Amino acid sequence: TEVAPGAVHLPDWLDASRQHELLEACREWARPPAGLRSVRTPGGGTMTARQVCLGWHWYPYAYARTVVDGDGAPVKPFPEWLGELGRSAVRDAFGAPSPTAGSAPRVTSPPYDIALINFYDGDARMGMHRDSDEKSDDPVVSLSLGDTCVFRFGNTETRTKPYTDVELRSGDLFVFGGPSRLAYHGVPKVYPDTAPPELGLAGRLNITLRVSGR
Ligand code: MD5
Ligand code: FE
Repeated sequence: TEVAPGAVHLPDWLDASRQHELLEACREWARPPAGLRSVRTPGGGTMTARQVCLGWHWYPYAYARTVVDGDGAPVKPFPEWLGELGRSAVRDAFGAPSPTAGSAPRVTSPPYDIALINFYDGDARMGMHRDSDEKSDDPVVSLSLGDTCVFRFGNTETRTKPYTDVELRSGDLFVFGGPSRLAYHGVPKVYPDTAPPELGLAGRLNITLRVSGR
């Protein structure tokens, strides 16, 4: 479903076995050093979703190669297979590349090199914001695991209405490209105990794949 120009929701994109594999990988990445951490904002707040990064370390509001706001360890590497997963997500969302001349802009093979993995438990939420710390306009790929959430997809001008609320469930893919890349968005609600029981995850995980442009 195209929720807005360039914003495509593909429910149930990951089958149960891919969800399991991705969850197991997230559990490894969450371990120290450079593991899951709480993010503090310059205003003195703490994000309620905890995060781990691959490839480049995000902190409010820039990227680094070490955990500058945590244990100082080098960021974990971004695996090649995750980049392939991201490119296949973009192909499925926007269609296969058309054969074009060599000088044409790249359309469908973004060189993903960042993963931000957010873990939402209990009352975790994410306020309305835009992701503008990447120096690239390549699409962001978002994969959801575990509990269902309300994802609020807004507009590029304001944090407020108009917006569209979409439920994201375990296995769903969302791709944000084109004019939707810089839209405001957030996660106002996670529904507890809605994960597929066989997945064995209490809470919600979201994996986003991005291009640093570095
Ligand atoms: C999440 N994460 O569910 C969301 C999914 C974040 C974040 O928002 O910054 O870690 S990513 C949603 C996203 C990314 C880029 C653009 C847009 C949405 N968008 O234009 O709506 O934890
Ligand atoms: Fe975001």
